[in-house]
Amino acid sequence: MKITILTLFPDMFLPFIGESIIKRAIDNNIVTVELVDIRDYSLEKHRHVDDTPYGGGAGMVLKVDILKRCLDANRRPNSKVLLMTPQGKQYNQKMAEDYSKLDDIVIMCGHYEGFDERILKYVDEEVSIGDYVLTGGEIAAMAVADSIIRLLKGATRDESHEDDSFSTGLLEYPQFTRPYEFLGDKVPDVLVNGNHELIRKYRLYESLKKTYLRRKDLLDKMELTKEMQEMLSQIKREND
Ligand code: 6GU
Repeated sequence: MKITILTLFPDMFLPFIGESIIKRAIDNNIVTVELVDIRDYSLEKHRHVDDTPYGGGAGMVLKVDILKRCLDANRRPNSKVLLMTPQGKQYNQKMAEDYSKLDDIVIMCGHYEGFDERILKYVDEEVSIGDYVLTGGEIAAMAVADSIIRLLKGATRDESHEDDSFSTGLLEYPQFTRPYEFLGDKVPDVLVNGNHELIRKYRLYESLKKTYLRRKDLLDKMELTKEMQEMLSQIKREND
Protein backbone atom coordinates (compact mmCIF):
# COMPACT_ATOMS: atom_id res chain seq x y z
CA MET A 1 0.00 0.00 0.00
CA LYS A 2 1.07 3.57 -0.62
CA ILE A 3 -0.07 6.39 1.66
CA THR A 4 0.71 9.91 0.47
CA ILE A 5 0.25 12.71 2.97
CA LEU A 6 -0.19 16.26 1.73
CA THR A 7 0.59 18.66 4.56
CA LEU A 8 2.08 22.03 5.45
CA PHE A 9 4.01 20.33 8.26
CA PRO A 10 5.65 17.15 6.93
CA ASP A 11 8.10 17.08 9.84
CA MET A 12 5.22 16.42 12.24
CA PHE A 13 5.07 12.91 10.72
CA LEU A 14 8.74 12.03 11.23
CA PRO A 15 8.36 10.56 14.73
CA PHE A 16 5.24 8.72 13.53
CA ILE A 17 7.05 6.98 10.67
CA GLY A 18 10.26 6.52 12.66
CA GLU A 19 9.11 4.28 15.52
CA SER A 20 7.62 0.93 16.36
CA ILE A 21 5.09 -0.90 14.19
CA ILE A 22 4.81 1.85 11.59
CA LYS A 23 8.58 2.02 11.10
CA ARG A 24 8.79 -1.77 10.79
CA ALA A 25 5.94 -1.87 8.27
CA ILE A 26 7.75 0.73 6.16
CA ASP A 27 11.11 -1.05 6.48
CA ASN A 28 9.45 -4.33 5.40
CA ASN A 29 7.83 -2.67 2.36
CA ILE A 30 4.35 -3.38 3.65
CA VAL A 31 3.53 0.29 3.25
CA THR A 32 5.20 3.31 1.66
CA VAL A 33 4.51 6.65 3.33
CA GLU A 34 5.30 9.69 1.21
CA LEU A 35 5.25 13.14 2.79
CA VAL A 36 4.50 16.05 0.49
CA ASP A 37 4.88 19.68 1.51
CA ILE A 38 1.89 21.58 0.14
CA ARG A 39 4.01 24.74 0.23
CA ASP A 40 6.13 23.35 -2.62
CA TYR A 41 3.08 23.93 -4.85
CA SER A 42 2.79 27.63 -4.12
CA LEU A 43 3.96 29.67 -7.09
CA GLU A 44 4.45 32.78 -4.98
CA LYS A 45 7.86 34.15 -4.16
CA HIS A 46 7.19 33.95 -0.42
CA ARG A 47 5.53 30.51 -0.77
CA HIS A 48 2.22 31.70 0.69
CA VAL A 49 -0.48 29.03 0.70
CA ASP A 50 -3.39 30.92 2.25
CA ASP A 51 -5.33 34.14 1.87
CA THR A 52 -8.05 36.15 3.63
CA PRO A 53 -11.62 34.83 3.27
CA TYR A 54 -14.11 36.41 0.87
CA GLY A 55 -16.81 38.04 2.97
CA GLY A 56 -14.36 38.92 5.70
CA GLY A 57 -13.81 37.38 9.09
CA ALA A 58 -10.92 36.14 11.11
CA GLY A 59 -8.27 33.71 9.95
CA MET A 60 -6.87 32.56 6.67
CA VAL A 61 -8.08 30.06 4.10
CA LEU A 62 -5.93 27.56 2.17
CA LYS A 63 -6.01 28.41 -1.53
CA VAL A 64 -7.81 25.98 -3.84
CA ASP A 65 -5.42 26.38 -6.78
CA ILE A 66 -2.43 25.37 -4.67
CA LEU A 67 -4.22 22.41 -3.09
CA LYS A 68 -5.41 21.20 -6.50
CA ARG A 69 -1.95 21.51 -8.05
CA CYS A 70 -0.47 19.58 -5.11
CA LEU A 71 -3.14 16.88 -5.35
CA ASP A 72 -2.81 16.45 -9.12
CA ALA A 73 0.97 16.11 -8.87
CA ASN A 74 0.80 13.45 -6.16
CA ARG A 75 -2.26 11.30 -6.84
CA ARG A 76 -2.58 8.29 -9.12
CA PRO A 77 -5.73 7.42 -11.12
CA ASN A 78 -6.61 4.75 -8.52
CA SER A 79 -5.89 6.90 -5.44
CA LYS A 80 -8.57 7.23 -2.77
CA VAL A 81 -8.34 10.88 -1.73
CA LEU A 82 -9.24 11.73 1.87
CA LEU A 83 -9.53 15.26 3.21
CA MET A 84 -9.06 15.61 6.97
CA THR A 85 -11.60 18.06 8.37
CA PRO A 86 -13.75 18.31 11.52
CA GLN A 87 -16.72 18.62 9.12
CA GLY A 88 -16.07 15.13 7.76
CA LYS A 89 -17.64 11.73 8.41
CA GLN A 90 -16.61 10.46 11.82
CA TYR A 91 -13.87 7.87 11.42
CA ASN A 92 -14.39 4.35 12.78
CA GLN A 93 -12.91 0.84 12.68
CA LYS A 94 -15.10 -0.22 9.74
CA MET A 95 -13.59 2.62 7.66
CA ALA A 96 -10.10 1.55 8.76
CA GLU A 97 -10.85 -2.01 7.59
CA ASP A 98 -12.21 -0.77 4.26
CA TYR A 99 -9.26 1.56 3.65
CA SER A 100 -6.77 -1.19 4.56
CA LYS A 101 -7.90 -3.10 1.45
CA LEU A 102 -6.92 -0.25 -0.91
CA ASP A 103 -3.60 0.10 -2.75
CA ASP A 104 -3.27 3.85 -2.79
CA ILE A 105 -4.51 6.48 -0.36
CA VAL A 106 -3.83 10.22 -0.46
CA ILE A 107 -4.56 12.14 2.74
CA MET A 108 -4.82 15.92 2.52
CA CYS A 109 -4.41 17.84 5.77
CA GLY A 110 -5.98 21.25 6.23
CA HIS A 111 -4.51 23.70 8.68
CA TYR A 112 -5.31 27.15 10.02
CA GLU A 113 -8.97 28.13 9.72
CA GLY A 114 -9.82 25.95 6.76
CA PHE A 115 -9.60 25.54 3.01
CA ASP A 116 -11.43 26.96 0.04
CA GLU A 117 -14.64 24.86 -0.23
CA ARG A 118 -14.06 24.32 -3.97
CA ILE A 119 -11.40 21.65 -3.21
CA LEU A 120 -14.19 19.27 -2.11
CA LYS A 121 -15.00 18.51 -5.76
CA TYR A 122 -11.61 16.80 -6.09
CA VAL A 123 -11.59 14.63 -2.96
CA ASP A 124 -13.39 11.32 -2.42
CA GLU A 125 -14.17 11.59 1.28
CA GLU A 126 -14.02 14.12 4.09
CA VAL A 127 -12.94 12.47 7.34
CA SER A 128 -13.03 13.68 10.95
CA ILE A 129 -11.66 11.77 13.93
CA GLY A 130 -14.16 13.11 16.46
CA ASP A 131 -16.17 16.01 17.78
CA TYR A 132 -13.39 18.34 18.87
CA VAL A 133 -11.24 20.80 16.96
CA LEU A 134 -7.52 20.29 16.28
CA THR A 135 -5.23 23.01 14.95
CA GLY A 136 -4.79 20.96 11.80
CA GLY A 137 -5.45 17.64 10.12
CA GLU A 138 -1.99 16.20 10.80
CA ILE A 139 -2.75 14.39 14.06
CA ALA A 140 -6.01 13.16 12.56
CA ALA A 141 -4.14 11.90 9.47
CA MET A 142 -1.71 10.03 11.72
CA ALA A 143 -4.60 8.41 13.58
CA VAL A 144 -6.14 7.29 10.29
CA ALA A 145 -2.84 6.08 8.79
CA ASP A 146 -1.91 4.24 12.00
CA SER A 147 -5.23 2.43 12.21
CA ILE A 148 -4.90 1.35 8.55
CA ILE A 149 -1.25 0.27 8.66
CA ARG A 150 -1.66 -1.96 11.72
CA LEU A 151 -4.27 -3.97 9.78
CA LEU A 152 -1.98 -4.69 6.81
CA LYS A 153 -0.76 -8.27 6.43
CA GLY A 154 2.64 -8.64 8.08
CA ALA A 155 2.47 -5.38 10.03
CA THR A 156 1.95 -7.04 13.41
CA ARG A 157 2.75 -10.43 14.83
CA ASP A 158 -0.90 -11.04 15.62
CA GLU A 159 -2.49 -11.36 12.20
CA SER A 160 -5.98 -11.88 13.55
CA HIS A 161 -7.64 -8.65 14.50
CA GLU A 162 -10.78 -10.52 15.44
CA ASP A 163 -10.55 -9.55 19.10
CA ASP A 164 -9.77 -5.85 18.53
CA SER A 165 -12.15 -3.52 20.27
CA PHE A 166 -14.83 -2.43 17.76
CA SER A 167 -14.18 -5.17 15.16
CA THR A 168 -16.12 -7.61 17.30
CA GLY A 169 -18.43 -4.69 18.04
CA LEU A 170 -17.45 -5.03 21.72
CA LEU A 171 -14.80 -3.40 23.88
CA GLU A 172 -11.83 -5.66 24.57
CA TYR A 173 -11.69 -7.98 27.57
CA PRO A 174 -9.20 -7.18 30.36
CA GLN A 175 -5.64 -8.54 30.08
CA PHE A 176 -3.17 -9.46 32.84
CA THR A 177 0.46 -10.51 32.99
CA ARG A 178 2.97 -11.25 35.77
CA PRO A 179 3.13 -10.67 38.68
CA TYR A 180 0.22 -12.90 39.74
CA GLU A 181 -0.41 -10.62 42.73
CA PHE A 182 0.17 -6.84 42.70
CA LEU A 183 -0.47 -4.74 45.85
CA GLY A 184 -3.05 -7.31 46.92
CA ASP A 185 -4.80 -7.57 43.53
CA LYS A 186 -4.71 -11.09 42.08
CA VAL A 187 -5.20 -12.21 38.50
CA PRO A 188 -8.62 -13.90 38.02
CA ASP A 189 -8.23 -17.64 38.71
CA VAL A 190 -9.90 -18.69 35.47
CA LEU A 191 -6.96 -17.24 33.48
CA VAL A 192 -4.44 -19.20 35.50
CA ASN A 193 -6.17 -22.59 35.38
CA GLY A 194 -5.69 -23.25 31.63
CA ASN A 195 -9.25 -24.31 30.75
CA HIS A 196 -9.61 -22.69 27.32
CA GLU A 197 -13.39 -22.94 27.11
CA LEU A 198 -13.78 -21.31 30.52
CA ILE A 199 -11.28 -18.61 29.48
CA ARG A 200 -13.24 -17.94 26.27
CA LYS A 201 -16.47 -17.60 28.26
CA TYR A 202 -14.82 -15.34 30.87
CA ARG A 203 -13.42 -13.04 28.17
CA LEU A 204 -16.69 -12.83 26.28
CA TYR A 205 -18.54 -12.07 29.52
CA GLU A 206 -16.06 -9.35 30.51
CA SER A 207 -16.18 -7.82 27.01
CA LEU A 208 -19.95 -7.70 27.17
CA LYS A 209 -19.90 -6.27 30.70
CA LYS A 210 -17.42 -3.51 29.85
CA THR A 211 -19.37 -2.64 26.71
CA TYR A 212 -22.71 -2.66 28.59
CA LEU A 213 -21.35 -0.41 31.35
CA ARG A 214 -19.40 2.02 29.13
CA ARG A 215 -20.79 1.90 25.60
CA LYS A 216 -24.41 0.71 25.51
CA ASP A 217 -24.67 2.38 22.11
CA LEU A 218 -22.35 -0.29 20.63
CA LEU A 219 -24.54 -3.12 21.94
CA ASP A 220 -27.66 -1.59 20.41
CA LYS A 221 -26.06 -1.87 16.93
CA MET A 222 -25.02 -5.53 17.34
CA GLU A 223 -26.53 -8.89 16.63
CA LEU A 224 -26.01 -10.99 19.77
CA THR A 225 -25.63 -14.77 19.77
CA LYS A 226 -27.79 -16.81 22.16
CA GLU A 227 -24.77 -17.20 24.46
CA MET A 228 -24.22 -13.43 24.49
CA GLN A 229 -27.90 -12.72 25.19
CA GLU A 230 -27.81 -15.04 28.20
CA MET A 231 -24.63 -13.44 29.51
CA LEU A 232 -26.11 -9.97 29.00
CA SER A 233 -29.21 -10.90 31.01
CA GLN A 234 -26.94 -11.94 33.87
CA ILE A 235 -24.90 -8.73 33.53
CA LYS A 236 -28.07 -6.66 33.70
CA ARG A 237 -29.26 -8.55 36.79
CA GLU A 238 -25.93 -7.92 38.50
CA ASN A 239 -25.42 -4.30 37.49
CA ASP A 240 -28.81 -2.57 37.17
CL1 6GU B 1 -9.68 15.77 10.58
N1 6GU B 1 -9.09 18.14 11.56
C1 6GU B 1 -9.14 19.06 12.52
N2 6GU B 1 -8.54 20.24 12.31
N3 6GU B 1 -9.76 18.90 13.67
C2 6GU B 1 -10.35 17.71 13.86
C3 6GU B 1 -10.33 16.70 12.92
C4 6GU B 1 -9.69 16.94 11.76
N4 6GU B 1 -11.00 15.64 13.41
C5 6GU B 1 -11.42 16.00 14.60
N5 6GU B 1 -11.04 17.25 14.89
